Amino acid sequence: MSGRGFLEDKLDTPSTLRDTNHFVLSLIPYEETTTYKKGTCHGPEAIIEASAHIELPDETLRIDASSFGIETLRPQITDLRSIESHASELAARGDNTLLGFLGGEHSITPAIIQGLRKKDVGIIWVDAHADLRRMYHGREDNHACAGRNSVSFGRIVQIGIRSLAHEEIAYLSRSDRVQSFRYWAEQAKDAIRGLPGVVYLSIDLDGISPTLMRAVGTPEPGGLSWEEILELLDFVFAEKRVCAFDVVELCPGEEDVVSSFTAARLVYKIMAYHAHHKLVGKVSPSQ
Ligand SMILES: [Mn+2]
Repeated sequence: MSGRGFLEDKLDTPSTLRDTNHFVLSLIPYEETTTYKKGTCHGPEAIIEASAHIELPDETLRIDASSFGIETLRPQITDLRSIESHASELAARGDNTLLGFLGGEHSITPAIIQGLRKKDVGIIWVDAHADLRRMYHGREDNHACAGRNSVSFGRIVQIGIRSLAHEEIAYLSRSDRVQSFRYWAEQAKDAIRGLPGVVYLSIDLDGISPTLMRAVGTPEPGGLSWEEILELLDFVFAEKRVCAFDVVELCPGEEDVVSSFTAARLVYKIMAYHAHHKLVGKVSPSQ
């Protein structure tokens, strides 16, 4: 299926495609194992639709990340294996390209990281839930197991975690692979500094406060404010090279455009911080 790309208004915004695109966004509407509220399969297109209403320049960084080119992809996704092979095809794009994946449910994350085949990668995980169960509702690939299924690919620093099962508390107390924080604070920054230089960034939107982000499958009180998530992004992109990111678990509803718009804004903020820290002055904006 073809359609509008990210930031493309069907009426008057010109295409964000350039000869060279430093941002690639893949829409991954995968939903197999959600247990509470259904609808994450509609998340990617809701983000694209909302993105048409975002201003191109960043209001604080005063740069236009779209000038570095954004390519929006709608790959044929049938199962986790097809997501893994799609990610592995994109891995060939090279280090100057930031890959983004819009979910869909959180179980896409380990499939993507596996497909990228990074040797020494750290994982930054924004979420309300640790997702460290070995199995949930009879499935090891449940979205509640996404963190556990990512541990073999790299050490994980989690932020925003405020809901834990007995099994997850026990796992965290014995694991030296996962550090879990409730708040965005100095300890979390230190933990991120301790990760390898290349990181994968996974943002489950329920990590953000439900006062702002209500349209998620498994909401949880508490969570990061908008200013905190921006500070986190600024910190991560300044300290590390982010090879790829995902934004998952948007469960859009007709009655709640704030969540979809906030998710779209977050995706573009990620691009803006990457452009600010890694592209401006180093590569020329593409034609
Ligand atoms: Mn999650």
